[in-house]
Amino acid sequence: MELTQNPSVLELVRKTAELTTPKEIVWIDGSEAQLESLRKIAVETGELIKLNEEKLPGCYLNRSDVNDVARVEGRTFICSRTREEAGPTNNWMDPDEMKAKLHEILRGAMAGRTMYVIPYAMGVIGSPFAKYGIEVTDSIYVVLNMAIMTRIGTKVLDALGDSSDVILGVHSKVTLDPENRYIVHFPEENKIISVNSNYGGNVLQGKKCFSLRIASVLGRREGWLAEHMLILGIQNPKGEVRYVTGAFPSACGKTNLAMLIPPEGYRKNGWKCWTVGDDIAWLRVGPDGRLWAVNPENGFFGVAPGTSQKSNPNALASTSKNTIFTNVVLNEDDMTVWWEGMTKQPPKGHLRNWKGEVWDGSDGTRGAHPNSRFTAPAENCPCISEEFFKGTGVPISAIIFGGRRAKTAPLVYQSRDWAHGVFVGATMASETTAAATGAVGVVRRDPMAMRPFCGYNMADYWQHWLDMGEKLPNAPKIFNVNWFRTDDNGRFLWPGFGDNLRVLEWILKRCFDEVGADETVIGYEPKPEDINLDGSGVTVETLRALLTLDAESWRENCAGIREYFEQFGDKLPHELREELEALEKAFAE
Ligand code: GTP
Ligand code: SPV
Ligand code: MN
Repeated sequence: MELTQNPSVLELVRKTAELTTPKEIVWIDGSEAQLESLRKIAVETGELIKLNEEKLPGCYLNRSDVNDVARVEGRTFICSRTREEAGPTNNWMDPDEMKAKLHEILRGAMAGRTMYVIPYAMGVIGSPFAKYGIEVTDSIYVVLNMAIMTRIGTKVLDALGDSSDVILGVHSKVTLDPENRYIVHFPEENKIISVNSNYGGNVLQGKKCFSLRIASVLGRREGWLAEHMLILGIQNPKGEVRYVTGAFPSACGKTNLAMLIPPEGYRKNGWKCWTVGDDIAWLRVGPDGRLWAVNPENGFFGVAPGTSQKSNPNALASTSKNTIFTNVVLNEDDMTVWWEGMTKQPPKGHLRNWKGEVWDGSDGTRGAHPNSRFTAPAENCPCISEEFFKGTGVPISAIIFGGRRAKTAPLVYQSRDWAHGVFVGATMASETTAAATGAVGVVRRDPMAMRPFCGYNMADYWQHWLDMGEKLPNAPKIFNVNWFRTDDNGRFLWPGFGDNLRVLEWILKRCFDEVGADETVIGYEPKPEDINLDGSGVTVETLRALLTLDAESWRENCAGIREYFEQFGDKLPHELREELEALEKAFAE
């Protein structure tokens, strides 16, 4: 039965059904009874495997198609009216041409299948910052993941009412044909279509499609920012909680930093960390002239490998119940899951790798896919912030950019001012990871960690960042970090994880004028004695090495930036051009 009279929603459902010809239409009301019946169907069809109810209550395993394991950036399109609006970093096709193509792919695509209509909210339903979407899909996996990652059901439709302010999406697995896989956004029409995939970032449309690609366009129009950022609250021994956001590219440490557990010495002194978000932040100017952040999501779609009791106990605890695991190892003896890095050795027992093959780890292959993931409710997280549930936002003291750089970028530095900070974000580069298909470990430019997620011309996006600074009399300070610097043997120089709090402490002190700094040509760096290394095992010499600037690699970096900027032509904001010229001059031989 239809759950709304909203004309935009009814039209989407009617047109999609006409085109894709499903055998039935099911509206997702969000009730536990309905979700439970879907889980049962998914277990019967083999789409989900029920895990041990005592050890992992309410948890399931999904194995994706072997060629459908990550986001497909090469097949992700921004179909704005003109190519220029999408900009040189996005794939573009004429919207009408793309629609014709997608219609052919979708014609009859749901024949014999059930079509589910998912009403979902990004943000706390009814809060001033919430936005609503509809995803029509033929995948139970998508329904059950969206039920964790977003707020879904009848209450969304009630909040939406008759409004046409809703993002409309269609998803079909079709045949999972990688050659006909398309993830497409029509920003002027607030529409999203994903076909021939069933992988998270491609098809859970509330996440990257809506909350970043479409929302970035809305944010530009309405004067706010949609960013690929974690949001973390840091409570000091005085009981004050200060908030930071961090933009790191995919699989570069957002979830880990968002759930940070302070080192022992810090814990003893009363430091605590609170998770507000681990992947996406919507940022607005508050009446106080500060930048305020909300997390529009309701769960974590986190990288499984490397998550352990030691590296991230909060993430592990988040996956202890009501979680969907995708592409991890199954232990058939007790129906539990495992992935590389959870423990040193795989468990004893009858194991199956992510493809479902018998596996014991002895042949040197990986058991879990490098981009295997968990979908866990945020409410499971032991350090979830109470602000997460309010959805009204937290004031941001620092914005932290960061990437995976073996050399070049030091452990941490602060930008000189907002415009310089925008330059630091705009010139981020990072080694690619398994979160997207393609080569891993190749350094590429990833401005603000948004290269795959900005729904419009990147140069206009930088201008929007600069304009936002003008509206922020109490703007956050902007920093850059690099947890991934290595020595000549390729070993990480910095312990990372909980020890990153040592760097965050310095960052926050800078925001509140509580510590000095060394001025360098790239910005402000800490005086080595100002980073607390007690109990870290890191020597001051190592810290010094982490803060050095190698002129030759910075010259290379400048050349790379210049080449990258060139593709934006006259659109490049002059502030960024001037920052580059100053940097080039500083490193000139
Ligand atoms: P997405 O969900 O793809 O956006 O990724 P993310 O940015 O949330 O990355 P995540 O926190 O899941 O970390 C990805 C990988 O980086 C994992 O293998 C971690 O073990 C590793 N990692 C995270 N933080 C650190 C750190 O401080 N130091 C080191 N060396 N590795 C880290
Ligand atoms: C990322 O790749 O940045 C993710 C996972 O957070 S996905 O949902 O696939 O985009
Ligand atoms: Mn992400």
